[in-house]
Amino acid sequence: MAKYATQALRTVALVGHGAAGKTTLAEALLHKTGAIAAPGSVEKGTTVCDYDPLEKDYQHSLASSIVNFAHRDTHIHLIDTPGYPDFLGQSLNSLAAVETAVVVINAQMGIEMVTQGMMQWARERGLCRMIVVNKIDAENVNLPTLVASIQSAFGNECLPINLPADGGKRVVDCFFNPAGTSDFSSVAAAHQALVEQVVEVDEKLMELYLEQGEISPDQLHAPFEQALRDGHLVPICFTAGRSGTGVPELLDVFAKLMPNPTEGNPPVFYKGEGSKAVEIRAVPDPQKHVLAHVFKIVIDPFVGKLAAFRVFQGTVRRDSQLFIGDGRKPFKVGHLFTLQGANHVETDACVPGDIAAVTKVDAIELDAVLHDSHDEDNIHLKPMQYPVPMHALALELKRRGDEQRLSEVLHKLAAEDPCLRIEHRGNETVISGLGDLHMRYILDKMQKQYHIEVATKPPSIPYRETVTAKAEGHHRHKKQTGGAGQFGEVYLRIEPLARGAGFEFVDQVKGGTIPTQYLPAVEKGVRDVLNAGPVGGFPMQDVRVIVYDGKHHPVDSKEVAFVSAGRRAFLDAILKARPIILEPIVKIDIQAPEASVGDIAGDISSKRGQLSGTNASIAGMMSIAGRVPLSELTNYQSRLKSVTAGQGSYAIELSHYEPVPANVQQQLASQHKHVEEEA
Ligand SMILES: Nc1nc2c(ncn2[C@@H]2O[C@H](COP(=O)(O)OP(=O)(O)O)[C@@H](O)[C@H]2O)c(=O)[nH]1
Ligand SMILES: [Mg+2]
Repeated sequence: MAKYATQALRTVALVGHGAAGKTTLAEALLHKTGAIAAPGSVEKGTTVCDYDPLEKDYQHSLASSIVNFAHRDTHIHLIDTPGYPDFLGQSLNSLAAVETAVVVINAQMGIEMVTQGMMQWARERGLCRMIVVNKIDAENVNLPTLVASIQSAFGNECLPINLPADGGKRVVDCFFNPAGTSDFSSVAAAHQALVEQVVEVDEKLMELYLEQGEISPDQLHAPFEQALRDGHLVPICFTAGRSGTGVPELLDVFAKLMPNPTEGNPPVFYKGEGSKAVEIRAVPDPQKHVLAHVFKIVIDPFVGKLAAFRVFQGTVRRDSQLFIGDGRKPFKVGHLFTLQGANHVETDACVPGDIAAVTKVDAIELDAVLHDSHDEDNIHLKPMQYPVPMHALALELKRRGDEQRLSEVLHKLAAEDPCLRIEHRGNETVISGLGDLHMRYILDKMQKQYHIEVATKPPSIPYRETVTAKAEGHHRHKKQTGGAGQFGEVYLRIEPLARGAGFEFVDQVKGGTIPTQYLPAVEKGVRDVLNAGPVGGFPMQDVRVIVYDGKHHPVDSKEVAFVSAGRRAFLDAILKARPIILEPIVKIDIQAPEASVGDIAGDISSKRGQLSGTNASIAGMMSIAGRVPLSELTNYQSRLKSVTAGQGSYAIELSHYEPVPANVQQQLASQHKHVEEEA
């Protein structure tokens, strides 16, 4: 049986910007509760959570890590997440598995980019939130100012639940037993602010409070949970994870005040697809049907596929038969594990609120819902909004013959990482991720874990070609080699189509001048040109080809002859129809600090771009929208980073195609000529 009932469970994710001290804090929590004998360190590569060899190399987290420990009469499942924006995929995943997001803020750095994002994403997911100000022992920290800036960025519902004392050597409780003095503000004032914030969610309690001037902590429990659920209260705690200051107090807050799985906002599941999907709410009852969500996949070279999931309803046992999404064939759980970083510990059963894992079930994918009811349609969780991967690299194998393995390895990497995209563009394999660091990690992993060597280069720009006028084309293909000859003649007409219309092939041949059986051959010849146009060798689009006349020969006409005649007639027409090269224009959405908007706007216009507007977004940040040719955005990530001191980010999507300027066309055409001459 599960060792703890649902009400005794707590689920928290440590989120926030890189180097805030999340992994160190997780280590301190594990140590304090006796789950490990001594705390390890990120620098020495000895922590439970940063167990991956690359994490030890880089000295920071790259993937989420799952641990659990007991405190008082509760059992806590905790997910440590990576904090650098490049690894957001793994942090956002983790939000789907917990009731509480603990946003860790580095006392030295204050509010950082990921802090801001996480406060917002956690709120949008309906999670209870709590802020931990860590590194209160460090030099040059100004905690009163930091608390004020937290309140101005995220609202006055952010209230200290304890306060540093003795110059940051310990913390004093402001909620249960508010007594003593703190380094700043006052314990009594902090207590009063908390109680007043909590009673606001309950009118009766509010009246009672106004009459009596005090409410017992017991009476405050239920409204406290509601205030957390409603986002009406975000408690702030103080810690120094490395020395352990504030860690016992943080554990008490987890045990006594953070919601158990029956007290949080239940996640929204959907049953069925598209407009027919109906919402269902999971009920954290161990007796009901199973509903569990897979939030993390690890592909281990030795263990195989590991799927970590959070149980939201029902009980998962070793002998459970579970369905995956709308899959018709159930799998048997077999071995059920809880995770302690890299270690797997077998367990018998998991109830709502538990986080566990199964291994070796290849059909399970990230975001899958596991359930045990035969009649269910596809059940899925409200999808997570991930940042769009736009940092693209084209891969080139260093060794021939590795093609099949490369594709297998990329498939595995993408299975683990929701922000890694793999595409085949023409004959290029292109991988896209969230930034430099992300890509470097993926390439390192390919080399060190899978021993596959690749070189990289910027992906080619997907240019296109089209025509701008009507024209006639003609070709007579005639060859006489020895006995049998080849003969075919084609007359055609071409017309430009509206942008984005694609390609049309029209047969207007009268009187069988080209016999019906040869028309597919003509079309094949035309389509050969479509794949690589005559100006720059790019695919052609937005053109109509009308074949209207020709000639054949009863003996010498062959398919090859009409393929060739079709191809050459089309080329003939294109060159008379003022052909041009088109380039992709993308919509760009840039997030950046207000102060750098001027620089960014200047930069975008120097890149032939146009801005369509700016909007204030979260505290001090602006969002800037516009359109830019994709070819101008090579290395834009590093450029934006330098203009915004690392604070900027952007996303792009295809808007439309436009003719390239004349000089660019000339350049592309001459490059194509060189290639043709060399070939
Ligand atoms: N002074 C001080 N340094 C800390 C504290 N917690 C973590 N660090 C250091 O800050 C760096 C980043 O810590 P880490 O736990 O990897 O942060 P994460 O990226 O949020 O997981 C490491 O060098 C830690 O030793 C703390 O409470 N005080
Ligand atoms: Mg970490």
